[in-house]
Amino acid sequence: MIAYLLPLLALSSSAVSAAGPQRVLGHHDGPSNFIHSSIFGRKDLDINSVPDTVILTPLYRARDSNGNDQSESATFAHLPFTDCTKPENNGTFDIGIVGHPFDLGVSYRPGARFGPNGARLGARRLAPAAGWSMDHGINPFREWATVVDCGDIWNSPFDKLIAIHELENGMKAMNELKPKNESVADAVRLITIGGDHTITLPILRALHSTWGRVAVLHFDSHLDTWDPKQLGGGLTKYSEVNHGTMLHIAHEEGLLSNHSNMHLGSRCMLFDEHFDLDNDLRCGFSYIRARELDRLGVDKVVEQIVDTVGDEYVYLSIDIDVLDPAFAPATGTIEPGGWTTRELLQIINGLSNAGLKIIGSDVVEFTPVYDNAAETTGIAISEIIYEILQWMVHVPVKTPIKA
Ligand SMILES: [Mn+2]
Repeated sequence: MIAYLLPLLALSSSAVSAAGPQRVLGHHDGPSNFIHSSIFGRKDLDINSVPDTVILTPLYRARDSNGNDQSESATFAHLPFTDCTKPENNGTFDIGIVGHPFDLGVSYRPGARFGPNGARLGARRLAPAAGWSMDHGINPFREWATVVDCGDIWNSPFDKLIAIHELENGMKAMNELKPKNESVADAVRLITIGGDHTITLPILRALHSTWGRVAVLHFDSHLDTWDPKQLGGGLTKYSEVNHGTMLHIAHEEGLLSNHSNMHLGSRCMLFDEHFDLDNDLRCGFSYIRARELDRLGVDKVVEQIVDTVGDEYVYLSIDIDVLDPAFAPATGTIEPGGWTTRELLQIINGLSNAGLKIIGSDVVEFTPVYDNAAETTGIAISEIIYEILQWMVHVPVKTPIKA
């Protein structure tokens, strides 16, 4: 380590003595110290000029004993892979499933960056050729919509803020493509597999120009509207953006409906008696707590959501920790006392039957390393995504008429 640093020290001292305060890689002027005068010095980063989007293809990479490439496609439910950011794929699909391998925003267990491929493994029991549902009487892969796996949007594993911009750019590129079946729905829709919950922020940013303000239906044991000064301490801009503050930030940026957002399945601890809930209300949310389901029943829960949302556009964000740990152990921030997989599926089904206008969705916080040998969580995630797909196929949506 010392041998590695010595040349840097030598370089920095000679540069300072020869040319006064040195400028390396666009440094800020200001007090010089070792970090500022080394190659580790801070760049004046223009966050809007992040690298072009790179798509990772969903491949199972393997070689046989002779070293020959035996890689095969490992897409969600054996769907065809399409790079949904490429203009040449304009008009080739209607609904895309896209992965965000990102987990720089977590507060507890890390590892959700492996969620997209974990969910694909959980979905290998699904296939378009046998996709009929006994509950819906429909094969959502074979209806009017062409469904594809868009692969994953590569993002920096080293810098959360750059990564968020990379995710937003990738989602924008996908969102700009025209759908294949434009007579039914005039915009593509995307189901994102997380990734930690921070990713909902770049997604909402990317979708805003198409849909305007949207009502977020947020299935989660936590609120995720925390004031960044409360969660993360407001120490730096970097710490303020995380998987518990993104809905607060989305509200501040004017991305959310004013009053129609809801938390479903809430049961988290709060920092104090009033502040978090007052702040949550200010962000435009109401909520149905996890324990209320026993008193209300599924139908009343659905009714309450439909009454709240009305005919606003809906963005569905499902944190898998909304389920009880018995049904979804593989997540980062566990809260016992949650809903069952069947209850969640049935509520989603009810919202679909009510015709709520779903414009996009994510399923987040799946951390495969904590899953069990039966892949309980990964398989639950695949079933939830299948149910969301049923909803999108059942309710085609038209974009708002631009004034
Ligand atoms: Mn969450």
